[in-house]
Amino acid sequence: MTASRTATSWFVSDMVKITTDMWLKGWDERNGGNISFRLHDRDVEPYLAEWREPRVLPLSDPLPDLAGQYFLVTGSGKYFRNIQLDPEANLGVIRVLPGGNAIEVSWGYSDGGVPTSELSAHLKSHRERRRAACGDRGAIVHCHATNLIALSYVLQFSTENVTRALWEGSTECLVVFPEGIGTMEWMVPGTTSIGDATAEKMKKHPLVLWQFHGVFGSGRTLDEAFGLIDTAEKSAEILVRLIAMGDARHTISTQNLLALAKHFNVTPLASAMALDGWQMAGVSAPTVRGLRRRA
Ligand code: 2HA
Ligand code: ZN
Repeated sequence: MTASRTATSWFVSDMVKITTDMWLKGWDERNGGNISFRLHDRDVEPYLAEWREPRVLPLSDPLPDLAGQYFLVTGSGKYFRNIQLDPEANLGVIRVLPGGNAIEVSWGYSDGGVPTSELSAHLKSHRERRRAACGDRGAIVHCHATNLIALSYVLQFSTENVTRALWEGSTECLVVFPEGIGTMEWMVPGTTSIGDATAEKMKKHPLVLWQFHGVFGSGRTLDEAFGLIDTAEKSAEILVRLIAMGDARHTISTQNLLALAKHFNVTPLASAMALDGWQMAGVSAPTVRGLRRRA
């Protein structure tokens, strides 16, 4: 069978690149992770002629305000490491139908598959990020980034504290995500409730950390969402090493963070800026590092 023209489109090529990179990063074991990319009408226009027999699937949770929109979405149960081998079986383009009660599969899932089990979290997050930042197109990326997950077991688990830890773990973090990372306590994945909770956090934060599970990142492009997660995960890796070495001996100070924000003209999350360092779970205030600073 010859590959469809859609399989070589720029948006499928971008998806193949990001999913391959993520597999190589070790963030997407087995069928871990899922991605959606909102397409503009002009993106799909050249391919409409070859999308002839759409399959209609119900949406458990109606999303009328997304009616008419197209998304390129990874398939349920599919392995990121296989996407490069057969994009047409492992990816699909869906369109939300008028009324928002159903989607049609316009292209892909060629072995009869369906979109990711986390479709609710994706579509609702697109709705919020479009309002907040993403505009015309937008990417939502979920994966099991190892060090971010590890930190969710040891850090005092609040948006402010985890944000502050990541900002201090590497200098570029405050500039790349001044709005911080939203934290969500453990929930059963694949449910409408986790979708609602994720989208709620996405109103304010481009990144959301699912405790003991993984991370959701957003961006205008797949590159941007990947870069955001990569930056946070790099900082998390450094923090994991610091904690393993017995904690930091010195760190980026509040004054340093303020100077960064000023130079790069970003407005950092005030509640994270108000902290004096970050804190491990189960350690009462003042913070672990706050104590060391004074020592
Ligand atoms: O796609 O990562 O959260 C599998 C998952 C579910
Ligand atoms: Zn997951």
